[in-house]
Amino acid sequence: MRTWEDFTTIEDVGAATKQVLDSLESRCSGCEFELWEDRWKAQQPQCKFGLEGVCCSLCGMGPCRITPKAPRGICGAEAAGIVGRNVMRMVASGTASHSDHGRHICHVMHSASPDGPYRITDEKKLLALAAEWEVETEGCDIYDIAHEVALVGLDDYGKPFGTARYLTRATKERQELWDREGIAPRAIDREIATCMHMTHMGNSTKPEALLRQAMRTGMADGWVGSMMATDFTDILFGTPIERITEGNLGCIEIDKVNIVVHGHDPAMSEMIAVAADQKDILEYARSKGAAGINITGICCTANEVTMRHGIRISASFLQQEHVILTGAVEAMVVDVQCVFPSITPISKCFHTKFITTSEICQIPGAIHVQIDDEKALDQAREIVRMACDAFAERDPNKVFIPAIKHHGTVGFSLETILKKLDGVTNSFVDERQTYKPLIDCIKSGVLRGAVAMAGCNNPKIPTAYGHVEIMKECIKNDIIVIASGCAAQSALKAGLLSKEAKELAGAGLRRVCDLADIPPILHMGACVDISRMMLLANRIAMDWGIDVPQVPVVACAAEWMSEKAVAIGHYVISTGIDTFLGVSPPVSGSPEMYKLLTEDVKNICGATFTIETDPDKLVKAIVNRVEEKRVELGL
Ligand code: BF8
Ligand code: SF4
Repeated sequence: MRTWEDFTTIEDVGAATKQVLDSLESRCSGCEFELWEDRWKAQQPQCKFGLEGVCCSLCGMGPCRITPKAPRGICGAEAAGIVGRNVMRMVASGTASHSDHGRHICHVMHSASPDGPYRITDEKKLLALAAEWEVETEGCDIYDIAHEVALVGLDDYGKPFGTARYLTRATKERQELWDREGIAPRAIDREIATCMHMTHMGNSTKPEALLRQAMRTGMADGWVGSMMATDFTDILFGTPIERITEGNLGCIEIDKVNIVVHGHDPAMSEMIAVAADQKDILEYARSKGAAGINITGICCTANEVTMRHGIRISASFLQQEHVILTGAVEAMVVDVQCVFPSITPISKCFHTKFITTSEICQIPGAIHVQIDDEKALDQAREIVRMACDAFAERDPNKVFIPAIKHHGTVGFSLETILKKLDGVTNSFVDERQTYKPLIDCIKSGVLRGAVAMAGCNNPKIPTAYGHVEIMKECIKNDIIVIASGCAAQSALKAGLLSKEAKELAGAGLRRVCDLADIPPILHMGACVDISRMMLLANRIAMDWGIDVPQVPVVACAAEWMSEKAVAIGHYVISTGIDTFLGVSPPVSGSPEMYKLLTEDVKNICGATFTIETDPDKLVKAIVNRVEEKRVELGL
């Protein structure tokens, strides 16, 4: 029997879901379906070999499992090699996912035209990128420039020689280190292929070689694929600015057609937002008895559309089933990644249309509308009309929408942060805007440092407990938080993205919040936007005159679950930022690999992973590390 209390301890964050689950029996007594809470229980106990990373099925002689009695696989591979290969494959998959999303956005930009569904919104950013990549702009049409920049971007996926273009955005010290240590990424596809080749049966088992390739591949994620997804999405749909939004299941509206967009690649959700605003479509919704159309989001697609349109976030990763259980969702439209296949049986219990839109994410029982970049707006109009039709089929007896949601401020791109800093003191030095005001706050101790909070929910940690408790403790200690992915959504649901949350901050951070008019936790976007965090850390280091590992900034993935998070972790440490994990990656089966990741990797990149599954201990370690870095700087 499912009980929500097993999975959350945060009243505000979990209350909406609890109300939905508690009222379920009276509303849907005839429905036969299960939820992730049930399946989590059915999966216990989880396989020890899998948890420790010592199961290998890379060839047909296996699977081989490492035990004291059988310390080597049939081929002779030992625990360290098996763990290292498994982790590297996770990094390859994570990098492929972020980067392939980035590649689609490149293609979308290549298809952009003044009279097509996709247009150029941020011309200034496009021209700056064209200049950075030495694309001719003089006297050229803006769309010709966009197409050329898209081609140059796509070149970084498969070019035969050289390393990634974006690396020159890092500090000189980082660039030299990446070259010296052999972790500067070449073409994205090449790094992924190298991982797959190195892990084929009969290739690498040397732990350090596996780690270095995992780092180089992670770098292809953060410093190429993700960065391109961020830049090109800004150019196409607008660079995020400060906006007010709301989060939690209470964002579903009873009298409107509710469409929930879910996934990561915003190409279709942007079109849905446009379509839902069109006069004839609104009239169609009204003709079905609805008062309007309410678009809300889940996961990183939600982060993308909230930052650019203020579209609200109805649910984060582990609430994707619960939102349908409100009985008031007409359509869930998904693109790629983090989508549960269980949405099919759950949506069938209601009138909800479950619509997949990418060949990458195809699910039995879903309606598939394959996105065509040239016709995406027409397709979105069709999808919205489908949702309007479903509104007429909604069963009012099955509806329950909890009246729980929190407001918050989102949209802290680097551009927004610089604008905020400029409001505090004139941050232009020699015609160039700098992070000096922020650095001065850190130097003076008003701010102790910063922590970048990334992604996911994971049933292994009570939902949002890791994120929320860690964030609260950080801001109490005058450590400003920059959040992305589902970590940012947890903050929103807990009210921590609101400007009023400064009351929970220490005196120093509270003063900064007052002066700059910001919340103590800055929503920086989707998981691909962790690339913004990498640039922020590097630009602070440059303006300070130090290298990234010296800056009192650390990263934390308190509730991570996806392979993308593993790729992120590898590029974040490669960038020189210590990374704290609240869920253990599958490495404990090899003390050698564990030590490499948590200690020795520092000799390569100046940063390490810390693994600590107790959130209270984890946040203490974070605060201590920030303070250690201050001492090392003589502050
Ligand atoms: O890319 S944080 S659960 S939604 S993987 Fe997925 Fe994790 Fe959420 Fe965004 Ni990121
Ligand atoms: Fe076993 Fe080696 Fe094959 Fe892995 S590669 S399954 S350890 S024989």
